[in-house]
Amino acid sequence: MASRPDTSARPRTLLTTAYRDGPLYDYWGSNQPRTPFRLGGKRLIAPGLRFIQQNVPGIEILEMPTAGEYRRALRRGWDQVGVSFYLDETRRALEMADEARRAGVGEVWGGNYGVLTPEVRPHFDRVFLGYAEHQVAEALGHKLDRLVHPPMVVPFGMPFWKIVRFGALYTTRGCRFGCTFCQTPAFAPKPSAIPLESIERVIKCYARHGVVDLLIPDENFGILSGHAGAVGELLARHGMLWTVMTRIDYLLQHFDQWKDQGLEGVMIGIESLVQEGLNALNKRSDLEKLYQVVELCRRHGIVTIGFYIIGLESDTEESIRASILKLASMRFDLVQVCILTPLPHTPLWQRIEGSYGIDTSDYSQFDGKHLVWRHPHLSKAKIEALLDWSFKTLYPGTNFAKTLTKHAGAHRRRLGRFRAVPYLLGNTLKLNLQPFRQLPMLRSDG
Ligand code: B12
Ligand code: SF4
Repeated sequence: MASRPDTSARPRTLLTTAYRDGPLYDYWGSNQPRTPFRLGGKRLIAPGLRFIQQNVPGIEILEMPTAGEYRRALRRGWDQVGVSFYLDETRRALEMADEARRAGVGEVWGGNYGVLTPEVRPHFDRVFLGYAEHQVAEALGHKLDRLVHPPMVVPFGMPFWKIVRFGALYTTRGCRFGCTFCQTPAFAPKPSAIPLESIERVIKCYARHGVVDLLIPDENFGILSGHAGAVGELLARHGMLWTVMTRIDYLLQHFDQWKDQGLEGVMIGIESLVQEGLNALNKRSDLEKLYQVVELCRRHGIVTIGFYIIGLESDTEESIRASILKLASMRFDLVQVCILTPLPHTPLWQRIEGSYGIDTSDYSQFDGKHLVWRHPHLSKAKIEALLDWSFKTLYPGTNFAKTLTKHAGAHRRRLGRFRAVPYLLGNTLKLNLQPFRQLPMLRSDG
């Protein structure tokens, strides 16, 4: 936490996500056909902004505001306004920067993946690349001694009924693997650990509030093997169940240990079911291992979420249909399917721009659900239709029941058969009968 200097002249700083121009984003919903019997959870919070707020004094945040909410906040007057945005939110972020200037804000900042795009940077007085607690603290005249992990919870369930409240836990930052499509190595090529003491503190906070299901969306859990081992012990000691973003090889290596420590689900990049496709993406993984992992997870009732890419350079309609059918037979709980999208500062961007041409400058199309370059075999309309077909093929209407059974199974392992059912029923009733509340930030002196 930053040491607090004299606060009498503290600048007034508002950090906000890009305003939304529709309903809140639903990640599962955006990868499934729209049916009432599906799982999902809304994007309610901005973990990056919460990390900054937790660690730097004097920051206010706005998460997923509407344009009206943002304008009302601007009227309060600020020394700095910072906008956090992804590439597909660029247009809205630039509008927000202009509005902040017109409202007389002293300095307009930009942050998050959106500012990796070189041509957006002149629209801001200052941009912050990559993880930014230290940089923001410094910009506001503070010194950050140690990073504190804020508590953050998100509800998850059916569109009309909440089932579980997940706590978010980040244990590492950065990745050195260099997959050609990924921006992370552009700003955090050296993985670093969130301090164990911060992790333990936030886990204890979750335990105190009865949050026992955790989501760990690290770029790559397991990349710092000793640290992952220590985190696993902490999770087990506090009786947590956890769903983690990791690589197939780490999962194979540590499966038994992680399972004993409470592993409930895994999020893994499949990307392609063709070995040449994986090699072209520099994924450094192999298909045999993928099949082994899927089988292990199936046998042990582990929830599986996979990330898959269609529209690789070599893809044709036939190859996409064949691999999606194969993927469907592997029965993932959810597959996020994206169309191959070049992102700034990646080797993929260079390759696609040089060999085929990127044919849209409208960044709202760079959301992984549109074709933004000249594909050698597929038109935009064709590939978008194939994406739609993939969702339907990969998510049969009864899939939600399988996932919920696995969730119940994880709690049965945690509590035993007789205590699990009353716990799950009580938990879901509480979640639906009481208003959903975010957990308060941790105190700086704790
Ligand atoms: C969790 C996650 C999600 C979650 C939740 C996100 C949320 N609630 O904000 C969900 C599932 C909803 C999601 C959805 C999507 N995601 Co996503 N997601 C991630 C993931 C795994 C982690 C992000 C995270 O929480 N990081 C941890 C926090 C602490 O760090 P941070 O957000 O980067 O914030 C730090 C800095 O960026 C900076 N910072 C951030 N904002 C600001 C603002 C200012 C002013 C300043 C100074 C600094 C600053 O400081 C923060 C603290 O250090 C990343 C991959 C990864 N591991 O990074 C992909 C990633 C961010 N997602 C990505 C994409 C593409 C998407 C989707 C478009 C879906 C899709 N097609 O895959 C949607 C879009 C959502 C939307 N438009 O609303 C891409 C972004 C690509 C891009 N260049 O924009 C990533 C990088 C994955 C990838 N490689 O493809 N995502
Ligand atoms: S896709 Fe995953 S493994 Fe590959 S470079 Fe990015 S974070 Fe690392």
